[in-house]
Amino acid sequence: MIRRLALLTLVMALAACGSKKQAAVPESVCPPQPTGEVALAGGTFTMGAGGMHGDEGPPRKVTVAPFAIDRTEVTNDEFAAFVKATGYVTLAERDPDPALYPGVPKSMLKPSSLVFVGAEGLGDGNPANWWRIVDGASWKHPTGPGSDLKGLGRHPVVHVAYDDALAYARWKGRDLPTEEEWEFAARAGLDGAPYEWGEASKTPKANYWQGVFPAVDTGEDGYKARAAPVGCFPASAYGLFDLSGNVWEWTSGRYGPAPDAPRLIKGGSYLCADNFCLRYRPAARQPGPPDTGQSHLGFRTVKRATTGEKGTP
Ligand SMILES: [Ca+2]
Repeated sequence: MIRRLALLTLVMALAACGSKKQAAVPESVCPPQPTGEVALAGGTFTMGAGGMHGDEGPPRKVTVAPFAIDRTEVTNDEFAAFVKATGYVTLAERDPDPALYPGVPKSMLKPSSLVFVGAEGLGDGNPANWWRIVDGASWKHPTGPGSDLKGLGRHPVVHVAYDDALAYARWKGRDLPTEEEWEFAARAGLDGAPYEWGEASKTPKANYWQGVFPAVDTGEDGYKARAAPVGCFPASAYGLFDLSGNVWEWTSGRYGPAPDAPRLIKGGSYLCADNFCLRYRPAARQPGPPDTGQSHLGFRTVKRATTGEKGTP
């Protein structure tokens, strides 16, 4: 809950999956895909996995009710429409309330967000240095003051805190997915398979990191250490895009049993490498301090027959 104090813990976790500048991708490279939602019937599936990271297991049977989920991650253009209609200001753009951050010098309590700086911070090999709190970084200034969204309209919105994502979802009359719903959607009916597309593939089927993280991303998938516009990789069997890789996504789940445990993020990002975290898999999970935006964390929304019945408190 305490942003500045939580950061050291966070960066260590993020080191496992840790933007450099999000250069614009020519739209002609990746034609726009259908947007909207996909209605899923729900059902019983095997959630979790064994043998990779301890927090993913054990595999267990879980049942989810019918719901509909966005085909793609929420884009900068979509989030901009929300901000234009409501005047919403994201957490990263606000002055942090000192009462919520006891012990943190006021000089540090500035509007800011977490930006991956990669190689710039490699000097001492300390994963904590691969990320920086950048004053002025926000959804509309992804790498800090001076950066903007030119050419990034179809990219997933990032630097959104949990409450920002929830506010967007509510505005749309929707909700954030539970962990169970998210994983059900990501598995696309391939029960027990390690990847969204089934078994391991030599050809990248999502936007992740090829090469040795965090030193070299060869960009074999076409997107070198950066997010891609949504829908640039093949859809899953459910017709959903980018549930694996590209950017992590908020869920309403919590990472741990405590009522105030961090929220749970799923799906991995363009910073996930096979040599480090391998978290662009449906079972993978990470904690996300709810008040902290990051340069590789976005979201998508769901709609249930009765929104709020089993989702976000
Ligand atoms: Ca990539």
